[in-house]
Amino acid sequence: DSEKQAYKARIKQLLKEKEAVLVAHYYTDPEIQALAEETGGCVSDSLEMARFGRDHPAKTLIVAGVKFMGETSKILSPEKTVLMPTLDATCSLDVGCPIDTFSAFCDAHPDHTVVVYANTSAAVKARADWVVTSSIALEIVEHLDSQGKKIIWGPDRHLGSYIAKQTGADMLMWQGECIVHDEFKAKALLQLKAQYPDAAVLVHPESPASVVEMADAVGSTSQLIKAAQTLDNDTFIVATDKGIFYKMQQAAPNKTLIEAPTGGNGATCRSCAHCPWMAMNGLKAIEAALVNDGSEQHEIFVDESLRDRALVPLDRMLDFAK
Ligand code: CIZ
Ligand code: SF4
Repeated sequence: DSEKQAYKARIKQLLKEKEAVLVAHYYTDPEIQALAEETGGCVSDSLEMARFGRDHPAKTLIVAGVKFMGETSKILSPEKTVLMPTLDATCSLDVGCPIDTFSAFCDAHPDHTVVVYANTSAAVKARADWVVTSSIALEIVEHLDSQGKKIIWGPDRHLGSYIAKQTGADMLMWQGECIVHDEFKAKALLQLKAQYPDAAVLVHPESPASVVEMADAVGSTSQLIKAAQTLDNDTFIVATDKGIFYKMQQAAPNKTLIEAPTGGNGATCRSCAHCPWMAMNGLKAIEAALVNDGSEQHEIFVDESLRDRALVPLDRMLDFAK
């Protein structure tokens, strides 16, 4: 509608004035992803968002995602101003892995290599030997396992269990979960599969093992988009945040995409296939970040010593990914 058009026009103007670029996650609302594309920004997973921001000549990055993504961008681009539509956009994995208890867990197992998921605070990254995203976790754990390393894994227990099963690695698991993926239900998925017998099931490994076991393809957001493009099926049942449908449909325009079931049997879910924190990245909040760009309500700061330490395991991942 016209109010939205007005917001978009103002945001485009402000992006130019402030030499800023909009970097959005696949799980943000479709209109935000479209705006990032229209304005020369990017839509991607957390790793690519940070890399794009680092390599872009803009002075300011507007990170439409959740807080750990803003922090990772700042760690990789300390000379840039990193703004977020709201600093209240967090992640249940980050919240469920506070630095003090996690650090004590690591201290109790000094012979273990500490591998943490990107969905963590800068402080937790700084305590880790490796940072991984879901697109490269399997390869990195395989590599460490081949060197005979014992691993502490945090914070997502479902992703950790999936990787342990695939690699046979010795992994001590932090018990965190994503409130979005944890809601996918195997029983209801079985019923949906019966309704669409020719559909392939695409699953993000933050989902429970019972759901992962039913998948035709398991992978990170980018890997699932690729699967929708390359598998022959006409229909896909997708178990990840529904924000991904925007790019997946773009990549596979002739395919039918169906949401995997959450809840089921009338049960309610905490967040039915859409992350409540990703949803906070609306047009109004993006405009506010650009207008109040010097404000503590929007700007990401990472303490310098923390940054230096968090950069080590992050760079290790980026070098490994090359
Ligand atoms: O679940 C998330 O928040 C994901 C998939 C983040 C990412 O790495 O892009
Ligand atoms: Fe965190 Fe899950 Fe939201 Fe991703 S979708 S930001 S893992 S709560």
